[in-house]
Amino acid sequence: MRIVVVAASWHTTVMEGLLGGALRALAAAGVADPQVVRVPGSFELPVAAMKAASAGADAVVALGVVIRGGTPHFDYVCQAATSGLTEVALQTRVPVGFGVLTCDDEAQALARAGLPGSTEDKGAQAAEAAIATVLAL
Ligand code: DLZ
Repeated sequence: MRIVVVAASWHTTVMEGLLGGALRALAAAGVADPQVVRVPGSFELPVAAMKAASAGADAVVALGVVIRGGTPHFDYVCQAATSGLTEVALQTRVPVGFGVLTCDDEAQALARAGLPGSTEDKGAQAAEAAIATVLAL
């Protein structure tokens, strides 16, 4: 299975957790050497996902962290990432695992990052969902 992980770069510690979780889940499923593409922010995830899906990936795993600030920017980045990734999956028919955290603060993000002390591992869940969807279709 050809899997491409597209990962934003904002919020370094949380992103390391998400990426680590996704890579662990892919390895556990037998995907030994997935391609990892880093982009600046979550806004850039859809174009990277589209490029990977159009180039023959069986699935894409999209990872990012958006944390609410004092301006409406949060809503625009979340909306762009969510609708853009949905459009990629529907237009290309390539499953996209959605591992973009949209959180009110860093504590919420860390709790979901798959790091020591986290209660959830959203990177692994996104990778598992992408693989399960490939197998289901
Ligand atoms: C500009 C911005 C802001 C304010 N916050 C985040 C964030 O919390 N998470 C994230 O992934 N990216 C953020 N960005 C960057 C945008 O996604 C994008 O990279 C820039 O607007 C440049 O296109």
